[in-house]
Amino acid sequence: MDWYVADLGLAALGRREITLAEHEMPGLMVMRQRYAEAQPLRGARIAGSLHMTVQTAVLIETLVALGAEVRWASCNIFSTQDHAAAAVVVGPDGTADDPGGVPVFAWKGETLAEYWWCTEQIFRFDQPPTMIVDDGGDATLFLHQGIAAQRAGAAPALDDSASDEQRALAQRVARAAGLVAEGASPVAAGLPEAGAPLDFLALLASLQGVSEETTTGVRRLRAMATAGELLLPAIDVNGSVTKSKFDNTYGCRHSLIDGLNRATDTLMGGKVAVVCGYGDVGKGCCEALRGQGARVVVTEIDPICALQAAMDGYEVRTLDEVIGQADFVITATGCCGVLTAEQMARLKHQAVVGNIGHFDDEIDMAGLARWPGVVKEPLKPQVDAWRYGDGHVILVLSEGRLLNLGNATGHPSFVMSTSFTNQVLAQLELFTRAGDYPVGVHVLPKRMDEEVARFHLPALNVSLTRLTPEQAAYLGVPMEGPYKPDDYRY
Ligand code: NAD
Ligand code: RBV
Repeated sequence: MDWYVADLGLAALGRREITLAEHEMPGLMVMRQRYAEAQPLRGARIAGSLHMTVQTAVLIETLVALGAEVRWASCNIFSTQDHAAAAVVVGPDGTADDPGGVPVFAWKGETLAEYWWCTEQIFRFDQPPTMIVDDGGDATLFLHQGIAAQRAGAAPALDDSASDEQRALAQRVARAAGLVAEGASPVAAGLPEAGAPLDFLALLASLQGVSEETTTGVRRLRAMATAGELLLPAIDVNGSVTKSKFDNTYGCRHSLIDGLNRATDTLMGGKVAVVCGYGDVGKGCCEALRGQGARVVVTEIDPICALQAAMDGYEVRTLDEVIGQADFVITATGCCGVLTAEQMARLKHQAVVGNIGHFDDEIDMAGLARWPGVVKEPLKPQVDAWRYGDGHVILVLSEGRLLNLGNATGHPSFVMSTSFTNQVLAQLELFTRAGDYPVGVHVLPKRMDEEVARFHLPALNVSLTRLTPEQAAYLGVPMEGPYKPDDYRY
């Protein structure tokens, strides 16, 4: 078995935390009980790109319990929990000397070149994979760039404006497709290069679809579909209510302040915390900060969300109006260029800056690095003080990448159980009902969404009221659901 993680010696700790997490992930345990015998994923080969955390370990081992062969990488350079990665490689019954689990390619603190090397490795099964689990769309992007490069017989073209990330991806795609002479491109130093080029067209022929975890990944998928560039069926897991209205909101309500506390331990009570974006993530962030006694200010571009924030009791301002008073600025938009270098220069001494949206383009890190006289002074891993010429500093978390996974351990298990049960259902749909999902972006049927919620009620001791036949007839809904039309907004 090939794998690449920080330290297999951490596996025992990882296994203890996985065991605790299993109890907190009732939806995934139902999936195991329901399907362990039938093995509906036997013959499936799943390439996964999603934060390699303890919760993801339980997802991976659930896919394996249903019969799948799995290879995994993280979707973020800072989000891997090294003990979880080690435990997944070793497996429940293996040892560090004789690992028997799943090939994982992930460690906390990857370089960009290493990150894309890891992404390539998840596609390298003996036979090509049948599905992708993606978070943010990087595995899907790697696949599509590889196909384009192979068809063109040329490495992806880059102009001068390409970011470091785009360069690292293009170099890896070219290398994987066998389009660069040996040693001609800067590769991930010290990591083994596979001998044979990846046949991206064979990958496409074998892949039955991708299930996408997050808002930003779904936005990318939709953009590709609109442009006619999407080449495989996709299930929008974020479109399940039991994902976006739970993980994005309640998950961030937990993990935002976890990240802030672990990073700086700065008191939030009484301070001014600005949250950019009042969508599903922003709503959870605001609630958490208010719970700490912070004075929360929201920025929004959408009048509906701005009005919601105001009605929920938050001040709504532009960032320029409040930048000088902010003690914390948290971006949660999925947009780019939200906090500019010019705005960062106007922040108070020791203001804390962090992003909880998917990518690192919400905060202008490149602009900050270019700001005249500014110096980066690392405080500890994933926390940097940026000192300006006049001596004042701002504290930037996880280099502008999602702070709840870089500075803490992401969402807790119970809420990830709702997300990941949707992931398992999506993988089952793509594998066993491929004909129902043509190329395009789909959501799971509402009856599955309601079922995912149902799996999680007993653990919280919830007593659900049952409709009588008369009431069901009056409402015009089946007694067993679904209870709402597809466009109901919750
Ligand atoms: P969403 O669309 O529900 O909310 C985003 C909000 O930001 C919208 O209301 C939008 O109007 C607003 N917005 C957009 N541009 C803005 C700007 N320039 N200034 C102010 N507001 C702006 O999306 P979401 O589900 O809340 O997700 C937000 C981001 O967080 C995405 O990138 C998503 O992938 C990511 N996400 C991260 C985590 C995590 O654990 N860190 C969890 C879930 C989602
Ligand atoms: N997320 N995963 C975790 N603990 O494994 N925490 C958060 C975890 C996911 C969440 O579903 C969100 O949509 C995505 O990370 C953003 O990359």
